[in-house]
Amino acid sequence: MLHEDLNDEAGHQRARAERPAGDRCDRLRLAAVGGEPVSGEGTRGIVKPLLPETFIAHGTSAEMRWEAMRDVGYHVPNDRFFVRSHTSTPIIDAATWRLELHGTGLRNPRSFGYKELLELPAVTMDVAIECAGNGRSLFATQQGQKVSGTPWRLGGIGVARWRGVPLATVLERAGLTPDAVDVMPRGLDPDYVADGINLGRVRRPIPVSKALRDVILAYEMNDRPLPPDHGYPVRLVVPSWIGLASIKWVGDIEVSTSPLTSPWNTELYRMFGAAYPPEGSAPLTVRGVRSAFELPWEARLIARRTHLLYGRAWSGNGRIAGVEVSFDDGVTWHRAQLQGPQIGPAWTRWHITWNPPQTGPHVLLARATDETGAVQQMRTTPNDHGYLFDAVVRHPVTVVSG
Ligand SMILES: Nc1nc2c(c(=O)[nH]1)N[C@H]1C(S)=C(S)[C@@H](COP(=O)(O)O)O[C@H]1N2
Ligand SMILES: [Mo]
Repeated sequence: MLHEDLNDEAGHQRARAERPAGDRCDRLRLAAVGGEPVSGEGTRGIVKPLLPETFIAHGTSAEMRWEAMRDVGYHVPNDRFFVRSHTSTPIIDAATWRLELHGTGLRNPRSFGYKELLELPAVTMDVAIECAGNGRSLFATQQGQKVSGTPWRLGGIGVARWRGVPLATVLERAGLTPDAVDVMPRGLDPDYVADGINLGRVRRPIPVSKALRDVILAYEMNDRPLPPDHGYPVRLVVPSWIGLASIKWVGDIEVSTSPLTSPWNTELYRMFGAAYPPEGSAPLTVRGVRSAFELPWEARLIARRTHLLYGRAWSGNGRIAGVEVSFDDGVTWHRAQLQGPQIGPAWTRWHITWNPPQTGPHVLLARATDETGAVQQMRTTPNDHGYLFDAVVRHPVTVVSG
């Protein structure tokens, strides 16, 4: 499916119609729901090569295969990092690029060039970026629920070492006013057109409190200039929040003394469905707790051998406190060994041994707990767009004789 976010369920259309049309696009979107275009094969609009061993293509996006992490370190190399784009990668000349800061929340609206940004005091942070839709296909395969959007498995996540300027620094230099409430960065990629309705350029507000806390305007990814697909020359990195907040190819930032809206916080990236109010949940912010095995889906393992199984776990709430693994469908759980750095807004690596006694199909389960005590459950309450699947994932493997 081409559009992660379109929804074709009648119930959801009704819910939309009852909501106040606060944003001009709200009403436009009413007409946009209905058909979801079906994408062709392959991936369009991405510059970097997408090797089939490393990526699963999804229209304008591509997810990482988890087995691609087995031979790499803490960070996902730039050439293996998942790509989630609404349209296509713009090619931007850093020499002429400028970041415009404007709006009622600034005393001296101004712009910054690329070189100017590079000269400001920089910070370096290990941070995960994860799509709100990561794990979406598991609503159908594990819970039998139909949800709309790109059918990601678990590869819509990556950790990189980002270097850039705190957003706070840039806002202060533009004279942030004490009564500013929202900050809305906007990308320079093409307008997003959903079923003939132009939603404009990708943008979404962030409260000033978050913008000042830990958000950076990143210009390096793993010690290299940002690759084109990941936001060159400059992107936001918004730790612990859904990936959408980390606007790529940022061209301007509106700072306002009144709340800002865009279709990406009114129509999209909120929970809709039976378990939610008609107007949907609040806009999605922090991600939940999750874990994955660094194994191929349907991996083949040899019986009666001791295998060292590796994985990673992460949470928007903070550090991972523990990971347990089950080889018998949740009857017994075994503590995995955590290894290496445990960085809150990034992830924690873990491993465990398994000596499978019997051949045949098996399911591996990993269940992470974070420092707030949040633990992965066996099911996730469904929502129409299939956001934030955080249940224990059933990873299928086949045990074969040696
Ligand atoms: N300008 C712009 N920024 C964007 C997007 C986009 O399409 N355009 N996609 C968002 C989404 S939904 C995600 S999950 C992340 C993905 O970042 P990545 O492609 O570097 O992995 O970028 C976010 N920033
Ligand atoms: Mo996303």
